[in-house]
Amino acid sequence: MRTQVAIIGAGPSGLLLAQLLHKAGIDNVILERQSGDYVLGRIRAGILEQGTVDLLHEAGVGRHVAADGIVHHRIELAFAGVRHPIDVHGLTGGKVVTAYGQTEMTRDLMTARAAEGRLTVYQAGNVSLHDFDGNQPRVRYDKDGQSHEIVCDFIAGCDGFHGVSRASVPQGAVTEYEKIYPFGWLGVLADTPPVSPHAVVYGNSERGFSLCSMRSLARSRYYVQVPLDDKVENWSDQRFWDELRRRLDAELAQRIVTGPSIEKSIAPLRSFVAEPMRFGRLFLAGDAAHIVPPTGAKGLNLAASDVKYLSTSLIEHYQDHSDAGLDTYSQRTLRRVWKAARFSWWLTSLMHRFPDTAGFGQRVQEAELDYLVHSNALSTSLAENYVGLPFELH
Ligand code: RFL
Ligand code: PHB
Repeated sequence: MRTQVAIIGAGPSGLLLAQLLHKAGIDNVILERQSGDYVLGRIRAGILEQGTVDLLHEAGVGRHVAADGIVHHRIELAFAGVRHPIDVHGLTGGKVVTAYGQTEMTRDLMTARAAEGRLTVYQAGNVSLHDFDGNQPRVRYDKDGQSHEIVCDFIAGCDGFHGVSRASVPQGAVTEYEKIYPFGWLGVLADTPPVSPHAVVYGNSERGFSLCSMRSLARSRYYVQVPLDDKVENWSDQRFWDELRRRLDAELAQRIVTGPSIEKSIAPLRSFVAEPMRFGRLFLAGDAAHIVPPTGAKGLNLAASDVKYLSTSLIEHYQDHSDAGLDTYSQRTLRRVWKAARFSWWLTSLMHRFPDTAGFGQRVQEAELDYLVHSNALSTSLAENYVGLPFELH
């Protein structure tokens, strides 16, 4: 089989890239290790930057996010028993974020893909990448007991942190930067009305971090910070709701509507960046190249901005016969990636309790929170990063 762009991974990066290329008439095939239902079953991000929403419209799949996404003008920071609104809309000259789940966005992209008749191979086994240092890369995979080969112009590695794409690059060609945090997030999804439907609440209490978010006006998503070695089995629904309430102020705590969890999982927190993001005719995008801790809601949005840069560069290659975009892809993308990595690290450091930071470190954190909510300068910095830095950085 022959295609122009072979895309590894049908997560949000791979599906969005495929859709934007399809719109520009560029042939592509997606290879995904899991089934479609498995991909949709992963409960992850929930807050979209305006740039991500705009990209969904550009890809022709903006109808549902426009109808069902809930626009947020502010966030709330809760500490020392008080909630402080940060007016991100006012501080950024009118920018907003939209509460809309990664699952829903993925479903919208999958539905559009299926209607177009372009090929997505689900449950593709043993995907391997070849000859991307030359002009004619190849991708091999197994499906239903048969081996297949795709010859292509480019490979897009959109296969997440544990994927095969980054692992196929010769050691020594890639530099990896990593920071592991000494805690994880226990997340619960429940079909109950969210306690704060118009603003995500980020809480720092002496019992640890907590977060109140949502997927719709009828579905809530909450998280609490837990030790790295904790297990989901230790957390009955009752224990989770009790712990969440104890981390919030009394007024918010008594308004929480509890109910049976429909998903419950623990995610470790990690910062990771691989450089560069291009190796000959292999381009990495999304979690395949970088991971951020979820505190700033940047992971999915960063995947979307990588795809924006990559799709534009590939379209320029085919339509204008210019490789200027492809040649600077890694450099331009990493500039934005590192800024999001910095922001996510900063907000994580500010909002969590660190097991080894007592005394001085704790007091500095309290001083910074107090400074932040009273300083227009620092609040503006938080707001402009939260809504997403522009694609073209100056
Ligand atoms: P994904 O979503 O991981 O998709 C990669 C796809 O590639 C497939 N794959 C392979 N396919 C073929 N061959 C192979 N060898 C393959 N290896 C892997 C996988 O099955 C998968 O379908 O990466 P993508 O598309 O770059 O999207 C990135 C986002 O998913 C990610 O940044 C966010 O979800 C991160 N993230 C969160 N971000 C937020 O902004 N807010 C959150 O609340 C939030 N929560 C999370 C998260 C990530 C989590 N992970 C990765 C553990 C919670 C969790 C649990
Ligand atoms: C979520 O809704 O899952 C969510 C929201 C904001 C974050 C992280 C996760 O910073």
